[in-house]
Amino acid sequence: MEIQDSIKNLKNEADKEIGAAMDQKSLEEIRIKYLGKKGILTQILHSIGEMPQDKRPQAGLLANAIKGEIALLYRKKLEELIPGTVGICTLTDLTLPGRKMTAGRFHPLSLISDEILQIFKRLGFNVVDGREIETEYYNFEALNTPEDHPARDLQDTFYITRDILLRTHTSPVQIRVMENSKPPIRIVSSGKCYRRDASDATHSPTFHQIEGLMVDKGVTFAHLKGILSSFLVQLFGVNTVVRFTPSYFPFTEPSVEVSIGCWICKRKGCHICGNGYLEILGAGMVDPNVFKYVKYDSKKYSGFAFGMGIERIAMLKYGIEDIRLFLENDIRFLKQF
Ligand code: 2NM
Repeated sequence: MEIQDSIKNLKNEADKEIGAAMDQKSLEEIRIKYLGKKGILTQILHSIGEMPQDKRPQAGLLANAIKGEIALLYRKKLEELIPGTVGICTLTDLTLPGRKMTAGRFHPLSLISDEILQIFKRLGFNVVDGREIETEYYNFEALNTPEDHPARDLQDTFYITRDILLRTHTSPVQIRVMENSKPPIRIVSSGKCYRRDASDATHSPTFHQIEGLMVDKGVTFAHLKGILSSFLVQLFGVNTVVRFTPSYFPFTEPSVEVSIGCWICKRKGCHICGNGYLEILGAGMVDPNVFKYVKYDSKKYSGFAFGMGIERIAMLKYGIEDIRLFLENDIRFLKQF
């Protein structure tokens, strides 16, 4: 019989014997018989030196491979007889290539939010946080949103009870800050908001806002224009055209919509902007009724407030066409930022 065949037979025999071993002692005897210092495989490996030159490499490879296979069978059986003695590590094939590690990165909404907050920090604003579960009072009433206002409609708000709801904007944070501190106030806050909207390419029931508030003696509409123009130029670049147009919010009077000239069509009008301008912010002078709720004297103090949707800004800056991508956690999307 060729040496090759006898080596292969050896494996079958060892396999049978190991399979039949009933305890650790008999298994150990089998190990010594095949794998021990004077065992069969050791002898075969020694005898390879006496074989014809051209047969040596192949026989050596085969004998070593069979030795490894028998050692594996032995370890598996030992683990079967006394669980825990071998452990997973010793059965690991250390020659396998490693798994590729990938670095994590920030979500595009976090990147935009951080960038915006950083600009306001440089302008002297403090960053504050609030709660996502709010009361009807802080989300609506103290913001001068009367009971019959369309924004109060059950259609638009997730109510938990009659009084408790998921905030529909971050404005309750500003109310709580005014309740707890005196002017001068310069704050911004960023966070998740909720509205009962059906989701499509531009609407999501969960979205993110950044809102800000400045209150002091002698704050005017000129401060609003100056701060918000400076902010937009820092965010969108020195050549940004800023436009203020009249608008309406229950909590500000007068109110404005702040837009920037569309940089894609150079204000000619395109499928992104429509009329040459992109709406970025809502803003206005805080309504005296809001000051009444937080017990500020509106003869002494005035202020402006503003709010913006983070998804919309991220979509414009990065050219994202569907808002739903932000929440899908598709790695192919997230990898691009
Ligand atoms: C906006 C637009 C205009 C706003 C007002 C207030 C508060 F609490 F001071 F009254 N916070 N945020 C505000 C004003 C928000 O978002 C489009």
